[in-house]
Amino acid sequence: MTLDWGYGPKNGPQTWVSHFPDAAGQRQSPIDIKPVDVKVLNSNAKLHWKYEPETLTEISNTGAAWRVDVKGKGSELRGGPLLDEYVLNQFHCHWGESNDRGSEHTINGQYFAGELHLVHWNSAKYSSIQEAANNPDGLCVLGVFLKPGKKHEELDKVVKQLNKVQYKNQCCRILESIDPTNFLPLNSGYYTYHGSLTTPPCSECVVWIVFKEPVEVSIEQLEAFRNLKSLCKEEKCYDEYDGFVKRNFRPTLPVGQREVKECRQ
Ligand code: SG4
Ligand code: ZN
Repeated sequence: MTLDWGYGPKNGPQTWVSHFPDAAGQRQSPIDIKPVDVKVLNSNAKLHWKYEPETLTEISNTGAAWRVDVKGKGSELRGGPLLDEYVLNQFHCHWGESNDRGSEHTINGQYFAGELHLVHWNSAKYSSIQEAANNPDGLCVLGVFLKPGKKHEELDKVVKQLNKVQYKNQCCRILESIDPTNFLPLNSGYYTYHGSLTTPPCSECVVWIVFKEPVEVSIEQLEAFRNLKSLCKEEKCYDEYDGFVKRNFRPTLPVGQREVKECRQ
């Protein structure tokens, strides 16, 4: 029997706070973004990214999602709301049981089918992602909404390898080089605010940048995500999702006193 956190009734987001006190904090993520309440930034708050496909090395099944890990410091993000340079560490995805919900952030209460997260850490101020995750400006996560539509070719390089990481803790090398630039929408307008990791330990260390424009992925690609197992190969204990990662989004939390800003481009 696993006592790990997850997304079911026994180990889901409502239960996290008992083991992860940060989950009860005042700057938690995700949030519902209300465009009427945001403060518009001037457009020189432009983001700059430089991604090196060769730094993407391995894909793994964490039991909660798939994740692609990045090696070295070649992939960088700066500008926008960021005061320092941030380095890409990994990217992963969130989704739901059906295509009508699955994103973590919502816009006016509206869900998207999924949300891709590109996790960066502040390498100017901190010496590791672990150290960065203990500081309020430690991480920057780029969020990209996924909506059902045509097949996403770049994401398909990940999807094609998911059958090799069907079970929790399995991993394999990336075969085709993946360029994270191709995950970002054409329009780089975004919302930004100060929040947290959306999974335990829910540390309040993230500058969130959520792109306004979604990108399209196919229904088959979303289905492939739902076929991942949340259990290890030898584990026989099944939950209400029969051991599949059918959903892995945390519900939205109060914005509270925080300011959400918008950059139109
Ligand atoms: C996923 O569970 C990733 O696999 C985690 O990556 C990640 O934690 C976690 O999501 C939270 O990230 O962008 N959704 S989020 O807030 O990046 C971290 C690892 O465990 C620390 C490496
Ligand atoms: Zn995430």
